[in-house]
Amino acid sequence: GKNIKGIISALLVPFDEEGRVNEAGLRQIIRHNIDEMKVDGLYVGGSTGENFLIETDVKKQIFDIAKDESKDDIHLIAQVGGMNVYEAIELGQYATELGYDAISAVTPFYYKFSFAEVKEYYQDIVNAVDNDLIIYSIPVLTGIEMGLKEFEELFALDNIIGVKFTAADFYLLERLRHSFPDVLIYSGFDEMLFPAAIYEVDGAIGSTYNVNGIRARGILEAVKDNDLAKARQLQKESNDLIEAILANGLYPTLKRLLQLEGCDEGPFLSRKPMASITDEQLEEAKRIHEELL
Ligand code: SI3
Repeated sequence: GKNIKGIISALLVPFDEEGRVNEAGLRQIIRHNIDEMKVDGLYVGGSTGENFLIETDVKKQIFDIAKDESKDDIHLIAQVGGMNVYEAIELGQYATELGYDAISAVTPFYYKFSFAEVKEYYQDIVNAVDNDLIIYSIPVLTGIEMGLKEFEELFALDNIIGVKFTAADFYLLERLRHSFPDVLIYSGFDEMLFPAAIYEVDGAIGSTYNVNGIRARGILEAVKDNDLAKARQLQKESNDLIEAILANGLYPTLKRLLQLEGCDEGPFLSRKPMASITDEQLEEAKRIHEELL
């Protein structure tokens, strides 16, 4: 199914004290996304999944669990990229065999790769993996900035169908939308969903949809209905929530909010060196849950 549109949660992963996946808790988070947030899909293995902190085997385990729990009910995108292109290929093949609708790969990071290197990385992945690929562009974390020309070269590669656009550059977003009407464009910053929706993105991939998926869908629908006042109001409510979450620590707070929503099995810790939640943050998360969710 390559009609992957709408609200897609970047899946959070709860870990235990030893850094192992809390499978029961992860299954609850997946169910919460499907049953309560009514998401159209899950983005598995993203930043939100603390993916760059875990071993290849564990990445596969998370792909397995997400597929097993969600069956064919929603779209599944496997984020397989990183600094190791051989691992990206291995994971891409693995997720494709599991039946993932598409793979996604972050631009390689840490070293300041040239665009020629970035392009070859994508070429290598699509040559070896028989699936569609969504580019994951997040310059604020990777340091890799691409413009219209670079995206054009990447979209020309076989099987590259879209981009998760995580940037506040609405000029570039408009140029991309206008230039590539058939490419799937996903908004990556949840706090900017409303303006992205005005530029007719196909969907949105983000962390806060794990708890705020209903409002987010409302934003997309209100923009489609041309009810901009309503969309703006929903973005305002969302941003009151997102602002408080960011100030309290993004992933620990989202995990706590999920627990307060009834995903209550086992520990919901972060993977070290990411810090887990403190008592103070717990208190604030409780307030956020009561007042803003
Ligand atoms: O898992 C992922 O790769 C993402 O969720 C990326 C997404 O763009 C998120 N970015 C980060 C760095 O977490 C956003 O959803 C972000 O958390 C949200 O807009 C709050 O700033």
